[in-house]
Amino acid sequence: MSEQITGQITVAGVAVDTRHWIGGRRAASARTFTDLSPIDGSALGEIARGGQAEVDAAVTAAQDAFPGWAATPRAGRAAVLRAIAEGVEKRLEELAAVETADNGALLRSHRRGVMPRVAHNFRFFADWLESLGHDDFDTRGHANHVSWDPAGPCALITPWNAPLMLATWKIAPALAAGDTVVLKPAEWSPLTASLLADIAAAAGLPDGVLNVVQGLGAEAGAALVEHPGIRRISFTGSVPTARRIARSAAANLTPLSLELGGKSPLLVFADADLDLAVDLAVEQYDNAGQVCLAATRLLVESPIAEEFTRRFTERAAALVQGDPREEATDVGPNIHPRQVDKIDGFVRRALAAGARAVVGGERGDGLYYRPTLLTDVAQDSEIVQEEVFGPVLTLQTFDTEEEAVRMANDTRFGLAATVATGDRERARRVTERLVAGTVWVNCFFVRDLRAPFGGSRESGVGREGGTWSFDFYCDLKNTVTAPKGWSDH
Ligand code: TXE
Repeated sequence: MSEQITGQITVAGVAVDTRHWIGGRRAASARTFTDLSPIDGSALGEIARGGQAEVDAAVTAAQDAFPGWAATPRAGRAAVLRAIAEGVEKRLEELAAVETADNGALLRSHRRGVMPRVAHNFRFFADWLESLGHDDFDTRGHANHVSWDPAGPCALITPWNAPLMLATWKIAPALAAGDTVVLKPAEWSPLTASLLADIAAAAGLPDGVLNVVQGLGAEAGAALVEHPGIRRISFTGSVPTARRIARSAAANLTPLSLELGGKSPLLVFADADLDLAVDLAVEQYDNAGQVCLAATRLLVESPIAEEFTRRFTERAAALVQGDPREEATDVGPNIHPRQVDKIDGFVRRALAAGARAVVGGERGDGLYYRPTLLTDVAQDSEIVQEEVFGPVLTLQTFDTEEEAVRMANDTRFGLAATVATGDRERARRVTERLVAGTVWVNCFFVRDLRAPFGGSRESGVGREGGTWSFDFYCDLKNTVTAPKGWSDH
């Protein structure tokens, strides 16, 4: 295992260290796991496989670094966050190329959308920190002073569909708050977290403030969330894993933030701009459907369903599926053989239950799954109720606004919803009644870090973004001082 001796692999021409990053040093493990590229299924290298010992070391490093970082003035923390943002921008091409090799999402999206947002995450929370005022008020002559005290070491557990984006969404507010962190990236996409550790160190982040433990969920992940030294747990991933993590958190009463899956609807009313509605629907194949927010349930008003389906089918047929490094590619591969099997299982069972594949409905080569649209699906069927996390959409029709809202809300999730309509009043009525953390009207995926992001029902607990992220990573304190009792007067 030469990789573990040198600790380096080369991916897309970039040297990546495959070891953990603990207390400002690289650390190997006796065991490794293999990281595959979804582009062609090839092995990218052997990655350190951490367990209890590595997690203990990382949490200790985070505890040791905490007092110093917590005491660093806001301006000092903000300056380091800005330096990390600059480091991300300087290495943007490398980060984009490595992320694409590792998780198979489109290189052009990584370059133009995702990695600039990674830098923005740090800059946003640097600005946030500096603009944070004081909350002072008076109660019958007593001075109240509210302060945002740092909470301590945080466990951050992240998924593979947008690895660096989702990790930095948690890291940036935690560091801004004065916390230290231990990140456990997803084992299917571990590489950019390692590059971020290099960038943060070069930006002057003190040793031990950011630690990265590589490894499997059931080993490194479980050890991390069970650790009594952890003061916050922030997780993005699946519902079953979230339940496990919540049980561990209960033992230590560790505050939790959970961003989970979805089965979001796109409601298309007959009065909508049909071309726009079709665009919104086709957009759901982005990242090969591996997007928690994806509107995978198309709900279309009956009179336009046939025309909508015709135009959608035409557009879907024109999508270019292939190598995510190519500029012309629209849909890349799915992350892992197990995920492709899972997607195909959902589709096979739906077809066996009577669904019709209007578009796709089968595997392509390798880890590529054909963009798929299924019709003739029952509201209570598995394919309508369960998150597939692949390029698979269902289409159902409705006759009334009432029915559309009922179908949209008939799910155990509540992450997002999209409404296509030309009628302002209808948009107001419908959006008011939808159960979802984010609702888009005649648009999709327009995001702003100032907005709360998260899900209702089984889509999550808590919200991320702006004040919601920042406050989560703080221990809020109110100090009440009486006007009397001073010895100096
Ligand atoms: O997710 P997991 P998986 C959904 C999507 C997908 C399904 C399975 O439907 O098909 O989840 O994906 C870590 N203690 N989403 O199995 O297991 C794990 O190592 C602590 C939606 O990959 O939730 C990884 O770092 N950590 C989603 C992270 O949890 C544990 C994004 C996510 O893995 C752990 C991803 C444990 N016991 C999947 N077990 C979204 N909301 O965007 C695993 N992990």
